[in-house]
Amino acid sequence: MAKTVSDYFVERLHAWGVRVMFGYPGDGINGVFGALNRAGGKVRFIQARHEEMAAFMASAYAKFTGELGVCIATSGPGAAHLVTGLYDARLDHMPVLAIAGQQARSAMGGHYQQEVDLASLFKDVAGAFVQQAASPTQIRHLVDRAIRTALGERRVTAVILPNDLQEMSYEEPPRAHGTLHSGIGFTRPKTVPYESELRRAAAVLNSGKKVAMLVGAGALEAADEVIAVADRLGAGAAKALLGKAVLPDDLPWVTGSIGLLGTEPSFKLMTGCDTLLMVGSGFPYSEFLPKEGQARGVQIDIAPDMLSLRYPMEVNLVGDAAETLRELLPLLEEKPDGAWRQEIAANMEKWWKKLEHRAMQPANPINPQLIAWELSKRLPDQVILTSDSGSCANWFARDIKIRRGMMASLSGGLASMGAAVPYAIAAKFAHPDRPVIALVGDGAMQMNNMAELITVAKYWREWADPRWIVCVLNNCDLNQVTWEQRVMNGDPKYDCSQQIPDVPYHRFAELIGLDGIFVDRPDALAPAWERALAASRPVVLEVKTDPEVPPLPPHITFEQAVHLSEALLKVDPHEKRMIQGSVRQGLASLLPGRKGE
Ligand SMILES: Cc1ncc(C[n+]2csc(CCOP(=O)(O)OP(=O)(O)O)c2C)c(N)n1
Ligand SMILES: [Mg+2]
Repeated sequence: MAKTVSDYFVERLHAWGVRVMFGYPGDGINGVFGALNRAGGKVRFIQARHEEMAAFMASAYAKFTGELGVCIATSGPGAAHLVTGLYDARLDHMPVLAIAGQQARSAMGGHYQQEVDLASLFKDVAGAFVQQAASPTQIRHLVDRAIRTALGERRVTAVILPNDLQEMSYEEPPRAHGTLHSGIGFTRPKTVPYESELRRAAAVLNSGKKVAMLVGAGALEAADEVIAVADRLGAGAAKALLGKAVLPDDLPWVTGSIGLLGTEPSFKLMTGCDTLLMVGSGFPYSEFLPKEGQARGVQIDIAPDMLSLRYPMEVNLVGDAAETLRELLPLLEEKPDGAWRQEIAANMEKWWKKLEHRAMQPANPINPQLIAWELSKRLPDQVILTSDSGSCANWFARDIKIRRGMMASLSGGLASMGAAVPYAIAAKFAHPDRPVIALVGDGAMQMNNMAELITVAKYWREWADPRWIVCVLNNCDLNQVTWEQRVMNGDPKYDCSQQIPDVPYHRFAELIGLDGIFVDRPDALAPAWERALAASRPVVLEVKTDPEVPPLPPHITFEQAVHLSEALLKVDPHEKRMIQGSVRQGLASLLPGRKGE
């Protein structure tokens, strides 16, 4: 049989190093699936339950490997389903290639079944490169350009293949006018600023007495360099959510997460510093950074468009985090006294005690912080952690102490629900020998994570280390938003939108051949983690948690306190337990007529 366009397409992906793709089939893309089959496993296809989940997997695969993530879907509904997962990759700057089928060229423009203008649909999310193929001789440069652009610019790209074209015989482009003769290969360049710029940055940093660092996902490969620079500057460092694994939490000058899900010491670090060094972070909330004019700023980022965006920096360095910090280090002077670091360490000591105290408070039936607290002590080496969007992201961000060698990620920029399980699945295809743990709310479980457990049931036996745990926080509530309604909007909980059905997640797991553990007593939590971590198959650990433990920002503004009081005046249906939960968490000062800590 002559080589089809699809055979060539798969061959070319393979030549680029693509070994795995996540997706779902359909007649709009059958030609490519036929070619994947003929290629005999050279490029592996992983079957998700839903195309959005496949796109999340591609995004997470890129995060956990540093390589290209690839997802594939059929025309019309399949391609449309990809979009949210692709936005996750786009907002977190991940290189992902989306492959979508399309109706036959002869039918297009005819309001044909499943005909969607995919180039327009993908135009925003895959704006760096989105093309629909019209002829076999285009395939080579479409693949080459889509992958090189994705890797080089850390963007999402898309190639759309009409189904009739997929089955045509492949032809190399002739040597003629109007043809392209492209090639493969991309190596990430070493990107460092000019020395004059490094010197300007060093002058700012050397003149500071209280240096704060903020590190993000861009610094994940630069832990040693970040530590060396921080030590030289006597700096403290906060971590953006996607940069949680950059620095271990046992370093006394590391203040953990920042922002709405952050820590008090990070807030104090930023409000008390005189100099800010930001490395590889797109952390969105300016109000958690120094006040404008309070600190002199230096930022390092590989992407020029992310510079001086949240804080007006004095020196903007375009560069790779590790390489740039390495070149900066010799220009930095040792800070003479350690008072600033001592202050940070003292804040951290108090903060960890406070977190422990909060986690140990009784709740009805289980305090969700206790889940993260008990897990943190038991984290296996090399673990890969994921979290969904929801209240669990607060506990993931604040309570879990990360160590060197671990990885941790979530849907950061998009903050989409329903990403933790596909992320945890992709983690296993990226690193089958590492244990993987996901924290997920019950709403996110019901949305789509539950269905992806079926994907786990399908594949887990091939994973070298079978430890794969999803911990479900069953609070029958869309809790993060319930508290946002109360604290940000001053509205009481709206049961119609917030309460969700009780579902036996652990029993669903058992039904499909996974282990299920159910916990509704605090004293059963630690043994449940032990059991889950020792299991010889994937586990769903379902914990009944209290929705009245407030997942509030570290620093409550006056305005937020006023909102909460207003919500209470409007009679929250859960008022009594909500007040009890807030008081136990040391947040009594928020409540009307009460004295705080
Ligand atoms: C796709 C999507 N829809 C809606 C939201 C808004 N949202 C953020 S957190 C959340 C509640 C999540 O509830 P659950 O998963 O039960 O976690 P909980 O906060 O209760 O722990 C919602 C609705 C979102 N981030 N993503
Ligand atoms: Mg919930």
